[in-house]
Amino acid sequence: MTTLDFETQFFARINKDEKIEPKDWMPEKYRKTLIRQMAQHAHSEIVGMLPEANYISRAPSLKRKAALLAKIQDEAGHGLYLYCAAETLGAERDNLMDELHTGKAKYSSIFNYPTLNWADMGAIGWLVDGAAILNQVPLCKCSFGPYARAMVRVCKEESFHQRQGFEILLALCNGTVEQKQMAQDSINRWWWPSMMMFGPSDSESTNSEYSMKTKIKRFSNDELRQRFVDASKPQADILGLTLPDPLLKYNEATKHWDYGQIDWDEFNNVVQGNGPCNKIRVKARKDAWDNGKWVRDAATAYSEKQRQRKLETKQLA
Ligand code: BYC
Repeated sequence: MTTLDFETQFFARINKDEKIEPKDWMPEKYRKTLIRQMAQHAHSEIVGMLPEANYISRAPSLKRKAALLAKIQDEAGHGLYLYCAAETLGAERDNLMDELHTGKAKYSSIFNYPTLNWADMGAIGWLVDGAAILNQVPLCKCSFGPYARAMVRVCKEESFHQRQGFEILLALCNGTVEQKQMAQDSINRWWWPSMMMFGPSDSESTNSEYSMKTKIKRFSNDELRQRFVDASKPQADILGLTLPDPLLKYNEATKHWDYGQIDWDEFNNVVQGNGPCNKIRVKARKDAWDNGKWVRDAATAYSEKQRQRKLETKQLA
């Protein structure tokens, strides 16, 4: 069979909604696109632990602390499933980490903004995890098996994250005037960066066309962003909070909420490494990697010893 035959067969399977598994034939572009997206996604989960981790010791009660801790641990788990899924396509974990630490690999722009107070834990859970769910539920039907299967569990956990965030905000909104003001201030700061999580507009998105053709992505960046606006507006009303967009208006014709212009200069600036926290986030990850070297060395030495023991037992038998 020629490469063309393999490619025809590959697209026939994609069109029949069959899952592509790691050992199946796939175009090099498909493999590279998946490794790029899964690595970016894994890095986002791991870097995404940092803004919230600052608040584990500042949570206002034991119950809040336990829930936040569990959420952050879930994010570590999501990162690990995703690195493993990328490894099934031949990516090396050390290279992926190196790309994150040297700034070659991207991670979600949202995690380059600072967390200023407890209300930000609510805003991250409600808006950031809310945006993540809308983006990730369609990934459960991604054409690549290991990514799709990892996403099923991730989405279940994300939905708990979103609820805990909403509940933090609800408590603040039902509290004192100052607490409600804190919640509003937090939404004012996190709304637009959350809108940017869905990526550039469809006309600027370089990868969407191929990713949608191969069913890695099922919906475009703008389609998912619109779903996010439509879902968030009624929830903001329940909280009694205002989304900071004077152009937000219900459109009777489209049955969707129209929204204002996203500041793409800000988005591009953050993605290029110049957001408010890019440097501290990457440094924190690099320090954690360097400080964890002794653990990796000990684990490698232990597994080597186990391997040798097994070999010796086999030789004696
Ligand atoms: N930030 O052609 P496009 C979470 C890049 S974490 C930074 O549209 P694509 C959580 C994009 O990579 C959830 N970069 O790309 C964790 C591309 O660059 P390259 C994170 C961005 O891939 C802790 C270029 O811009 N979720 O849930 O088709 C606490 C052009 O974009 C961003 C995922 O990673 C951005 N926002 O679509 C709480 C989901 N947007 O590589 C919560 C999986 C775009 O060509 N990823 N770029 O140089 C995706 O669904 C897609 O990769 C995206 C972008 C929708 C993000």
